[in-house]
This record gives sequence, structure tokens and C-alpha cells, in this order.
Amino acid sequence: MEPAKNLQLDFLYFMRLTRGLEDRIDNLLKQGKVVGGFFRSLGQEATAVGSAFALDKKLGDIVSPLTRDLGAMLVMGAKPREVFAQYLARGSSPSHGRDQNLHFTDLDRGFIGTISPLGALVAVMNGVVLAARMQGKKTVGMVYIGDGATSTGAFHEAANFASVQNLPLVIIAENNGYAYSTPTTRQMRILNLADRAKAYGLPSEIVDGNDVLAVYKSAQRAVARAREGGGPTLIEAKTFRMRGHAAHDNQSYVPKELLDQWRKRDPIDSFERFLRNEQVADGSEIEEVKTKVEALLADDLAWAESQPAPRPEDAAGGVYGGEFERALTS
Ligand SMILES: Cc1ncc(C[n+]2csc(CCOP(=O)(O)OP(=O)(O)O)c2C)c(N)n1
Repeated sequence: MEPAKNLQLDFLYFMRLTRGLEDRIDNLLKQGKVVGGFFRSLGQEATAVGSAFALDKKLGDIVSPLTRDLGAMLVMGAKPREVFAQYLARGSSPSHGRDQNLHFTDLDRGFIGTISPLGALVAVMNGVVLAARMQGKKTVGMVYIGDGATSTGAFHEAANFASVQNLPLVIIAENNGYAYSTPTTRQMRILNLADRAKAYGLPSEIVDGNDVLAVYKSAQRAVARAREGGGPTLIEAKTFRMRGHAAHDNQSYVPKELLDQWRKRDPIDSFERFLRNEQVADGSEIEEVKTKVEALLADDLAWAESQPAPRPEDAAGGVYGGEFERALTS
């Protein structure tokens, strides 16, 4: 059975919000206003949005997204204005201008921000869900990992630990074809990331990562299994990174034909087509989603641009368990 119409329109809303937000950050970058790099999720929005929608915030579910999973953070409740302020390094951004992009956490809203050492977050999330289980909670964790990161030692240790401990964890392994400039075929001798799960006795599924409904349904199954004590699942989402690793990378190493092929499978275009063809929503309802997204992004960007730069005297605050902060304010 398909999810209710409202939910399907929410999927569209959050995919559009992700794309619109990233389009604007791209513009800000070109205007020289972004501090640091810009890693976007163009083409991968359905994986992040569809999977996060399978979680239940009321039960304390938690995600740890990577740079391609802005959509999951938005679904959990991160605000576009916070993301703009992060990239613009404003003093009132969640990281107070000390760090950029998606490196911010809010446990109350259920997200642990991106960290750079790839693979390590699977172990962190093991700890999060193990602790929750010891406290008698029904929390499920969802951790995102790229194809390249599934080749780290950290990933293999953590996947094994999750399986042995039967932890309530869903691993979303995003196979987007490349780890920076390395194609998946140059870093593993197996066809599917899902094959890696077998080594640890983990159930796995392979899903079309550009099909938001398929991702949602697959994640729902995995979340239900985890919630009922059935342990972790690895979901391989097959998708494609439609831009370079970050904005500075022109992805000249990606064959043009491959990009053309995946462009035809754009997750937002194809979902809008599906909504129309299946008569879930008509053109004006789809347009309404766009208008709502545009209005929110315009407001939030104006807010973020009006925010002050960080104060120099705050640079050392929050670095060593608040010691410097206390010293500065006392
Ligand atoms: C342990 C570790 N090794 C290397 C890096 C440098 N690095 C950052 S992103 C990246 C590529 C990641 O590729 P993948 O996991 O496939 O994710 P994608 O960027 O394709 O979404 C690398 C090698 C890192 N951050 N952490």
C-alpha cells in the first residue's frame, strides 16, 4: 500500500527543500560568501528524505547524516536558516561560526552532525543505540555511510559489533558510484555494498535510491525489525552523485554518458511524474509545494544574511568543555 497523499507530498516538500537550499548555497558560494567548502547531495535527495521519514521522533529515534544527507537532517527538524548561517559562518549559527556545513548536533531533534573521520560514526551510533536500549528505550538509530567509507576498518568493526549485539540500527549505505574520484569498481571486488553485510550476518536490502517511495518502504521494514528487537539491517541505496565531491571538483573523471543516464532518473522529476501519473496530486498541488519551499528559503536566507559575524573574543569558547567560555565570561 502506498503512504497517504499528505505524506507523499511531504516527501516532495523535503526533497525540494533540500535541493532549493543547496541551490542557494551554491549561489552564495559563487558570490564568495561561503566560508569553507560546499558538499552537496544533488541527485541523492530521495535516499536521505525517504529513509529519515521511516523514523519516529516521539520514540527518540536518531540519525547521523553525512554531507549527502542534508535531507535527513531537515526531516528531523533542522531549519534552513541554521544551515544558511552555518555556511555563512555567522555568530548565531549552531556552531557559532567555528565550524561550517552540517557539523552540528541536536540530540533533542534527533540528529548527530557529520564528522569527518569516515566510518567512525557507525561505532558512535552503536554506542547511542546500545545506551538507549540499556535505558529501556525503544530508540532506533539510522546511520548513513558512503560506498567509499564502507571500505574503512572502522565500518567493518562497527558493522560486526552492531550485528553481534543485535543493536537497533539501520545502516543506509549510499552507493553513489564514486568516492571522491574513485569509482566503486576500483575499491571493491563485489558488485553490491549489500554483499558486505553477509560477512557479519546482517540482513540487507538493495533499493533504488532515487525512488523515494522504495527507500521509505525499505527503511520502514528495517526500522520495524530494529524496534522489535530483530537487530540491525544494511540498506544499500543505489544512486548517483550528480556533482563533484565538493564544489571545487568539476568531476571531469566521470563519463558524461553516465551523468546523462542518471540525469534522466532525477529523483524529484521522477517523483513528480509519478504523483501526476498515479493521480496522487495535480499540477497545482505540486506547484504549491514549490511555492511553499521558495517562500521559506527566501525568509531564512534573508535572516541568515542579516546575522552578525562571530565575535573574535568568542573564538576559544566551547573548545575545552566550556573552560575558556567560563574564563571569558567571568
Ligand atoms: C577515514 C577517512 N579517510 C579519508 C577521508 C577523506 N575523505 C573525505 S570524503 C572521502 C570520499 C568519501 O566517499 P564515499 O564514502 O563514497 O562518500 P561520498 O562522498 O561519495 O558520498 C574521503 C576519502 C576521511 N574523511 N575519513
